[in-house]
Amino acid sequence: FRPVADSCPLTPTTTHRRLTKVSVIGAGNVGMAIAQTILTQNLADEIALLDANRDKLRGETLDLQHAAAFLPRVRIVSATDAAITKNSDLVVITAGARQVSGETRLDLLHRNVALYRKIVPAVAENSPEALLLVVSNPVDVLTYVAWRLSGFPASRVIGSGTNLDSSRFRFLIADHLQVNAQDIQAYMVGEHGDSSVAICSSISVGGMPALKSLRDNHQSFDEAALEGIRLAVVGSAYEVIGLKGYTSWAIGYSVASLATSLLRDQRRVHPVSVLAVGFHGISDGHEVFLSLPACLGRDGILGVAEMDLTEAEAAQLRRSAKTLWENCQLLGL
Ligand code: 6V0
Repeated sequence: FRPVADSCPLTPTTTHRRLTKVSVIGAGNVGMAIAQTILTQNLADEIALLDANRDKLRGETLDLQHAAAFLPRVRIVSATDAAITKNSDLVVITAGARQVSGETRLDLLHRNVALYRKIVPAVAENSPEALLLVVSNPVDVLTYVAWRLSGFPASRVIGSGTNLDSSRFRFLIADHLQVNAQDIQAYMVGEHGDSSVAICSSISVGGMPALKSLRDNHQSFDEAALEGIRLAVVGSAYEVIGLKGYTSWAIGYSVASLATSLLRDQRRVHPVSVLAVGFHGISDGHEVFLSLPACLGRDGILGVAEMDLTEAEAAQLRRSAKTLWENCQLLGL
């Protein structure tokens, strides 16, 4: 290309504006679903992939690069060395041993902590200003591990937490009521996993409190249906893993929604894993990460919503916190 008359020659875009770089650590099923969703949603100018498996990484990189003619222009790079992540705005960590059929997320803990000891300090050194988004399971404990190992402020270390559980919750309620899941406001909080807490008292449909409107319309409050939905949410990851071996598409979209709020400073409220000390009676000294509705922007966690919980819901949340704190204590970090 030749410049038009009376203009400067073409210069690299980098001289005009700051590019957005997202790194994805772990190019497995989850990492690649996240990378491809971020790519198609045009959230980054550069995507860096890091994985320990050189051949798989090269294959995944080429496969994504070959879609260039159909996608926004994004530089895709990859390597087995953390230097590839240098100057990232957002680092998403999915590397880890995969949860196998019948295994709880907490069973994975020790396998993945050893891996995080290798990855997190190297990532933090290469991108000291980045936001860290932890996805590997058990996500709440590993978010605590990433916080400790990175030395980053808690506002910049976020776990994907129950953002996905809440989407499953909203889908099932929407399916039950035959409405659009985007019009359902409903949160699962606490641990991403077996002790997650469904906040039934604040479910709303199109802004209307759902339980109240059911009562006002003289429909019985279908407690059994809600409990069935909560149990289905808790069991849904196990169900998908049992059927296809892993989960990928929903976590890809879930993380892309978090990346949008963070990188584009959208200040949307998401249930994500945050340092929860001092909320809902979680004791000082219990430096536990678990999911609470948090406002996300370019600086990370901008604030945590003070939820109006029933005493039963708050007690369930504290039980989740206790389980998680006991697991964190085993790590000696
Ligand atoms: P996978 O397909 O086995 O991918 C894991 C990847 O990590 C592999 O490609 C490995 O080569 C790579 N890896 C292993 N060690 C290293 C290392 N030292 N450095 C770099 N890469 C390494 O697993 P999958 O992608 O299915 O799952 C990844 C993690 O996400 C697991 O811990 C899952 O349990 C977790 N998930 C978390 C979800 C959430 O909502 N938080 C949802 C789904 C899965």
